Amino acid sequence: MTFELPTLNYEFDALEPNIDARTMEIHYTKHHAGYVAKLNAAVKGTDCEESTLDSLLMNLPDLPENIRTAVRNNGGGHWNHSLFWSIMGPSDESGPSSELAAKIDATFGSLDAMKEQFSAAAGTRFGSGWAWLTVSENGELSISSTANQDNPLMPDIGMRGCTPLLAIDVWEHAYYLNYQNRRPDYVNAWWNTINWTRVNELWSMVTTGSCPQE
Ligand code: MN3
Repeated sequence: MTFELPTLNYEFDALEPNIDARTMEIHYTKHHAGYVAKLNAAVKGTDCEESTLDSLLMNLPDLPENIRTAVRNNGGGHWNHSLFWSIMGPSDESGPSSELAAKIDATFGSLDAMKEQFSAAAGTRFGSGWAWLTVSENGELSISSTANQDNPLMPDIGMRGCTPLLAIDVWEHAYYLNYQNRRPDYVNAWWNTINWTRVNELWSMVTTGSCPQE
């Protein structure tokens, strides 16, 4: 097996009541595990078996055509969910670091204004996809959304060099058991699950060039 499901650093019920345990369990053990299995099946026996996931996604146009879509969908799914789990966690009151908070204020006006814009991007993404808060190589923040399992690493997404700080899964499987069609309620509740310690590490990694702790 080339690619593996990452360890979840908290229990399935750790995000209750914002995200229910059953949703977390199915999402992690069925959906994410499924992307990993299908990614492994796609690259099996090809040169891509030796590649890193980042490299596969950044070089999608150069992959063999018969596996390109499978790697895009399942490799993207593996990458996105791995990030998603890591930037969530049990109650974390810390919030953005002073440096990140200052940049959020300068870019969006306030933390609440950033959340509002991000939530709007998540709410208006038609169908399945993700919303992102990203930081560019020169330290500029921006909010966007992408379809399906696309992400900023993919060259045709137009976000070259951007590193996500926040990512929310707005596929119905991420919220339907508890929220049914009420995606905005899920998005509002999701803000209570943010692992700001990790988000601040990602910000520091980009702006200082240091490596975050795994
Ligand atoms: Mn998902």
